[in-house]
Amino acid sequence: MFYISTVLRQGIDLSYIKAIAHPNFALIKYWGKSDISNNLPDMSSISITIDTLYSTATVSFDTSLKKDIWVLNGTEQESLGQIEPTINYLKTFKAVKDPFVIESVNNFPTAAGLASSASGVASIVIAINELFNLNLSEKELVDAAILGSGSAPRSLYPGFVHLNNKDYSCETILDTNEWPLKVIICQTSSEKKLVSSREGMRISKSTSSYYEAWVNNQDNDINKALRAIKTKDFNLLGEVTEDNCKKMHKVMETSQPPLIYRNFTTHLIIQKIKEMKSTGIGIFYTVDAGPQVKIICKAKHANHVISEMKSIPNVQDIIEVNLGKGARLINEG
Ligand code: 2P0
Repeated sequence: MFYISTVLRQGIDLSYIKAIAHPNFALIKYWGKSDISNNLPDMSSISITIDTLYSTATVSFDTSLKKDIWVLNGTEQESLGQIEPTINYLKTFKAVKDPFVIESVNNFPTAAGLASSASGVASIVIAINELFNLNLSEKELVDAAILGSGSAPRSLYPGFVHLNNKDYSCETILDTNEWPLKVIICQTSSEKKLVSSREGMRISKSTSSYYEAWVNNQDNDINKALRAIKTKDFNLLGEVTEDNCKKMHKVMETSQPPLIYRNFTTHLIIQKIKEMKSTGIGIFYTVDAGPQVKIICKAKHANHVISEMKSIPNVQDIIEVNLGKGARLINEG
């Protein structure tokens, strides 16, 4: 039985809550957990929340249902799956009797290294907080989000965001308009990744001989990136971002079995970025658990970056975005 979308239920029940959240891309990355059952990251991370790409979560109570259901991109999921711990935590604040439906939609490829779980979970947390009328504190929203995805708290916030693993607090370091950089997303594949981030992290922690060094070095990179962001030092931010990305992929690729998320086109793009840098263009990149390359540049270089990337074979799509807002409720249907 597939759930009929709320937007198709016109005339029956349109009393729903809708929230939106954008993906975030880590500059200083999270790869590994200290506590699997509570989904706690082993290290702090720093990200940028972007605009244009988004996840929405539309939630409503439905007494005709026997249990809570989650519909992702139009397909009813067999269970609440990854978001169940988040929902269970939110239910500890209020005993809700009626079942509800969550309809999540991503306007970009799901599970392909574009942070769909971060924006998906963040949008759900904001929507359910409102549906249950919980009025949670920021820290409680962060705690709810982390249970669904370790990178999701960062999508609750705008601009440059720091998730600190000392106390799992999250905050914006610089807001969207304080340092308006451009992000050029070069999509090289829309395929779902073969090994999920969650499984990949588990494998890396238990098998990569670089894992311990990766964790121990993270605070150095965090401090360097914090300094770079607060002083708007583009070159320093680029240096530490690329270095941290390379180290994460080293850990991934030295895992057993090796986790190879980058493809041939990813490497062609990285090579092109190196060439552009050598001509003095301010530009740096990062790559997550997928083959897409995210290029960060100043606005004046965006068109040139796009035209250079268009010349690379097998780049499927190029999307130019800005830094974006945090997760929020929206009104439209
Ligand atoms: C990050 N990634 O910091 C890193 C970089 C991918 C590579 O966070 O298991 O979906 O749900 O906590 O947050 C992707 O992992 O994993 C991720 P879970 P999540 O953005």
